[in-house]
Amino acid sequence: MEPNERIVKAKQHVAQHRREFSCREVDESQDERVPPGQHVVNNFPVLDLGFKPEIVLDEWALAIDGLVANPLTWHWEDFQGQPQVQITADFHCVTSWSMLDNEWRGVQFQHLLALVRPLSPAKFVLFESFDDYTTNVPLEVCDDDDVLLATHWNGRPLTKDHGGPVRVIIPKRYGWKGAKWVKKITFSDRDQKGFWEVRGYSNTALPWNNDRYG
Ligand SMILES: Nc1nc2c(c(=O)[nH]1)N[C@H]1C(S)=C(S)[C@@H](COP(=O)(O)O)O[C@H]1N2
Ligand SMILES: [Mo]
Repeated sequence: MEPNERIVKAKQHVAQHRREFSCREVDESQDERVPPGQHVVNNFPVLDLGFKPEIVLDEWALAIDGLVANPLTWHWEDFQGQPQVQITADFHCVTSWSMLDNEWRGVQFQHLLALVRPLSPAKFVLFESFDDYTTNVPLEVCDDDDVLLATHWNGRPLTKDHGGPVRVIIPKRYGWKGAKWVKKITFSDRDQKGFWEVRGYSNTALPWNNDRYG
């Protein structure tokens, strides 16, 4: 064997070993990380209504209105000027796949709450998207430090497939509660059901309770 070849072989061996070792480690701990009825995937599946809206950043706007003291509309530059955070969270889709340890970056929903200041009768939030998708979430569920208007996944801007430029992430609920391509957020005193909720999906959508259907 040429010396170079030997070095390459040795490196491959170490890489292989590391891979096996880390897989074993992940397998052992995954049971506790994965809610009932879910399995882990290592890719990022795409799920939507089959229509992916074309969004030009210059025309992008996110409107926040309803029962708030200070309704506002963010255009792309305004949105870019908001403080950003990064969180690590698991993602559970009701169709049974889960992705562990996603790094999401974006604007915290709690930052938005501080700006718009919901009025006291506001108990529910309705999200609407550029593909006309809707989903509803109680305000107290959105008022959590891991709920984001996300722009990045694992260090990269969200692709159109995954809801870029901005999608909602609510890690403690099934994935359908997080609207891709979000365009409007309305605060209300009544719970208006969204696209999947009117079609029989659970209103609470708690992965750890296996809470899929209403
Ligand atoms: N606008 C919009 N948001 C959506 C959906 C959709 O069809 N349209 N599907 C939901 C569902 S069921 C899931 S599991 C996730 C999927 O996100 P992904 O395609 O990035 O995996 O987006 C959610 N948000
Ligand atoms: Mo989903």
